Amino acid sequence: MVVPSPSPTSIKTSYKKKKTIIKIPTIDLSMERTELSETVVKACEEYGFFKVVNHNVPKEVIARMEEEGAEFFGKATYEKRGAGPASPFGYGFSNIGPNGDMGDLEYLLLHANPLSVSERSKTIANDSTKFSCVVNDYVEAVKEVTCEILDLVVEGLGVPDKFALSRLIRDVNSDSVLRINHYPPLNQKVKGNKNSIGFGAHSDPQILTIMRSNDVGGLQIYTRDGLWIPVPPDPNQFFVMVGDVFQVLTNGKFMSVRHRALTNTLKARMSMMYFAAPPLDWWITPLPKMVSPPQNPSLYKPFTWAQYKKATYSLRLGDSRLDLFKAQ
Ligand code: GA4
Repeated sequence: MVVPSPSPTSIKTSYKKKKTIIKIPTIDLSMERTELSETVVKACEEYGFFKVVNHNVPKEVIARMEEEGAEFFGKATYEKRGAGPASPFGYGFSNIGPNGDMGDLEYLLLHANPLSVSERSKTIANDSTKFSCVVNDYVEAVKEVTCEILDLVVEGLGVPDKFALSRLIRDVNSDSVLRINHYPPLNQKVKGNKNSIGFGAHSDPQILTIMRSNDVGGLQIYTRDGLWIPVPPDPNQFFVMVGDVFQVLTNGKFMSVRHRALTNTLKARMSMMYFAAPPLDWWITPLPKMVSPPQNPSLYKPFTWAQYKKATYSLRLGDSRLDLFKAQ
């Protein structure tokens, strides 16, 4: 059967004066299931990135989360700092991670577990009960989208255990994280600094990232052809990124997508990411379906998510952490 191409969003980009048309795949979750699972696998394989439409997340769940984010970042600096430092959770600004990476942004990093959200909310919002309800509703909704995508991938790859991956995200001990980034507008900065880096190039360590932003552009993804592609924002839809762990699970069939955020606009950009991760003690190895030794052995040594996280935090943002776990 011929796999249909995901319906694309065309983007023109110039590289060495040559115009190239790049098509960011768009996945319509209302499509017929068999076709959908093959299309999702294809998008993960070709780009490690795609846009999702008809996702069923209620508009008000998104709007309320957007309002809470705007309210928090609109607060006075001293108030925001009361919710920090981000070590790694809480309010942070300029510093990304513990090893000297910097960005033109401020952010809130929250563990997606409801108990942790409610505890942390006390330092973030005046009405902490409302804040934690809004975050928990948003997390629940994007978790559903994540699990649907993971179930589709598993089906598309022909893995017999239908919930092999979504089970890890639904686990009460899942180590998933929610991040809200706020990139202040350029007019507050030095003039002429047109393409300042809000968040430097990196891949996400987890399985899958579900991201959305307001209507301000800035996100760029790096393609297999070596091009940085700007992603047009779409506040009502989600963008999905393959993370490092998904690369391992598929034994390199999918590649985690490098991406970055530029602040080149007069308007503030706010983005929110749900990073879907397994429990800390979960062992990460390719799905049995993805290996067939001796011809096609595992490309990676087995490791737990805790070990991978530790390696992640010992390195710089842009470092290639998977190299540490390659099989001989
Ligand atoms: C990138 C993806 C997520 O934002 C994040 C980031 C984390 C952090 O900001 O604390 C890291 C970064 C991210 C990868 C390398 C390490 C860890 C900063 C950093 C330098 C929350 C995550 O899980 O990894």
